Amino acid sequence: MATGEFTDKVRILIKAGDGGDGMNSFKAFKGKPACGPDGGDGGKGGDVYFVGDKDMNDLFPFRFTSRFLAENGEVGGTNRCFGKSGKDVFIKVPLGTLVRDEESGRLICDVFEDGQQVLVARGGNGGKGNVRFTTARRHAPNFAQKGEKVKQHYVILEMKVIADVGFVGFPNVGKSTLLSKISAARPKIANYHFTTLSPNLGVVRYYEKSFVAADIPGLIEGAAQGAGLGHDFLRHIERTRMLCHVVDISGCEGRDPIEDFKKINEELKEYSEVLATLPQIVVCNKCDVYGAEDNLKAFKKKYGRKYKIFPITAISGDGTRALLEGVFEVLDTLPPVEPVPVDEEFEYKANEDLSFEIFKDEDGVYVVVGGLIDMLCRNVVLNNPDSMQYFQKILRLRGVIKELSKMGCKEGDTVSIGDVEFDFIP
Ligand SMILES: Nc1nc2c(ncn2[C@@H]2O[C@H](COP(=O)(O)OP(=O)(O)OP(=O)(O)O)[C@@H](O)[C@H]2O)c(=O)[nH]1
Ligand SMILES: [Mg+2]
Repeated sequence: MATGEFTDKVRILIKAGDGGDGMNSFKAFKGKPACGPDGGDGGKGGDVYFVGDKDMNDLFPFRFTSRFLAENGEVGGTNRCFGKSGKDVFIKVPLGTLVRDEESGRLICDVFEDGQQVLVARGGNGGKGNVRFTTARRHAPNFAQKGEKVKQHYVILEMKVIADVGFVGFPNVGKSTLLSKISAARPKIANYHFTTLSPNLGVVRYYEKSFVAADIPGLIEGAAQGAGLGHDFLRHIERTRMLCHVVDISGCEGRDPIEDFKKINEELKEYSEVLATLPQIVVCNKCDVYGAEDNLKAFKKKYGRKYKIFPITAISGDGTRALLEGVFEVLDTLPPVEPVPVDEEFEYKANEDLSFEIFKDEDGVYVVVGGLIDMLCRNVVLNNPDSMQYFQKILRLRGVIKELSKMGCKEGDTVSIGDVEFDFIP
């Protein structure tokens, strides 16, 4: 989503480099045109990495650049020369960026630390040059392997700020004022609703200790369903360790602080169980305004036993010391912010599917299909007996020949694989 300049969710295209093809060539001297194979391997394709960058604040740059392609490997050379590997691509993202595969929705990684590099798409391997297919019996292999082709993928980048404490509350209650008072952050403050349009982070230092606070736009009723700006920003406080629930205790806008408090808690619960169960302390702000004292008494009477309540005046800073001590008291009991766990190491692979299936068509031809066959057809150029032999060897190794026999395929029957047909030899 994008509000003004702030962008915290984007879709980008990534693709690792294809492997370069192996070379099929023979050494040539004057008068001796083909003295032996000398085709080198193709180069490996470049990889795609995500890199955490503490100096990035949002995903805005991705609105201009949304395609990241690593370089392909070069074709192998004659004279046994290797093809050059393709250059890797490093995609810088802000800390707290979740990377998801669009197709499956799976979480690939949570880029959490500055400088952290996560490999997400590995470049294809280079194909082997014909030199590498020489055996005791095969002196002049007239085929080379093609480079591994890799697919492109769409990934979703989603930012979830990394902060210890999240400020929540209705608009205009003084959340940003509080942040500006206790940290070096300078968020916009004004006497109207939705002054804050994107999360503000501030480092709060208190003697030798510190924590990171996140001030988000004010929530209103229906925030969890998408009213106001709430919904889009609630996820930014999902990974905080605790919440500071800021209430305008003066009720100066004609609202009832107790009702406000209840409503915001309902919104949090509606949005997620995670938010509803985060430890919460209450900040009763605007104690300087007439009427605050009575409201505070009523509030304490109702919630004093369940919550720690801190009366403050954010504009003057009154009460903030006690508040910070209260925050540390809670934080000291909680584990640090952790990255979102990823089920397994996720990585886009060039060719993962090596399965096959066999069908018998109307003419009695055995047709073999599947990932294994796609891979073979991509990798071997079937243009001569040599490569054919190699192809058949792989079929034998992978159990295709055995399976054909099992299905009743006899010597001389026709087998169709990819775009070639041949007579079966068990
Ligand atoms: N009297 C009084 N006014 C305050 C106090 N704290 C904040 N204000 C005023 O309340 C108004 C709103 O303050 P903000 O800090 O922008 O409120 P917010 O909760 O961040 O508002 P949104 O970003 O719209 O959600 C401003 O005019 C502040 O000057 C306080 O302790 N006393
Ligand atoms: Mg604000």
